[in-house]
Amino acid sequence: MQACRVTGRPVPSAMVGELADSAGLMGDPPALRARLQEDGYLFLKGVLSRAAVMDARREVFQRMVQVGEIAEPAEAGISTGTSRRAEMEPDLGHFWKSVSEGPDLRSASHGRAMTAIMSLVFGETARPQDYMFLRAGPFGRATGLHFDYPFFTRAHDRVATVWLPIGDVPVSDGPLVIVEGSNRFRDLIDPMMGFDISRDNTRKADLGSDAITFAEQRGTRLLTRNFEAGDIALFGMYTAHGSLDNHTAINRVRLSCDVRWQPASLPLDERYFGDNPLGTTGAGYAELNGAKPLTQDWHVR
Ligand SMILES: O=C(O)CCC(=O)C(=O)O
Repeated sequence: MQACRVTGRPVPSAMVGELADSAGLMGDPPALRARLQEDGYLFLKGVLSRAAVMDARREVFQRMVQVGEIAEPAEAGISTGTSRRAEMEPDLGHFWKSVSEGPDLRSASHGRAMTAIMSLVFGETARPQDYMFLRAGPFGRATGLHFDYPFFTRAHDRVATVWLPIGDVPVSDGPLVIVEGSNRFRDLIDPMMGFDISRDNTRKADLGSDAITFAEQRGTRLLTRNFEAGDIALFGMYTAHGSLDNHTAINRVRLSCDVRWQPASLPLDERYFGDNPLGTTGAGYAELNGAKPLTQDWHVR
């Protein structure tokens, strides 16, 4: 895999690995669960309908065309470099909530196919959080390495994140990256127990160094791939992850969403459920980076 970058630097090729495809284990749920337990993640190639995912892509980007951020045709996802979102949508949180609740998007992210996959993963009926992290990342954007534990384990830790590329996301566009073997980094995981990001502002979720430096220090690799519409990746609360840089040569915006799932039988963290979920900090959809106008001059975490 060529052309992976992190904080403006090329990732040395020996440090990059391809996320292993476990779709072949879907007919053997115990083996699927064992793989998740062992690797800390599952990559499932082509398990959703490509057409359904592309419908979701069109729906989201069409909303961004309307606020001047994406050029026609919407599905190409090319940034105009400008935005009229703030003038046209004075309530940015409300706007992003309405985009995040589009019917085509929800049918891909929360529909029957996804519920069936996640029920297989948990071995019982699975339930998604209503709150969604919809991410539209232009050139220059990346997500720093972190574990999801401090955000989503207030009620229990049988929670999995599903990362869904909404369209094709080649490595040049800054897809998900997983730190290989990080689910066994006890020196980081043990001190994290009990850490709740919105109750403890003395600590940060970010792992503090860029992914290349982190992987170098740990003697490990960064796993990613050229994602295609219909693929998903999922991982538990103890797997370090982030994203590559979006360094697209054609101003294409990387579109994805991440949603947390759990067994339906377990207690809910009420912040992420209901018609008007509060989100991590209580600001609802307004707290998300996606709710900010898509200008190209700011960075995530
Ligand atoms: O999509 C990204 O940039 C990061 C995703 C992430 O942090 C997550 O799914 O928890």
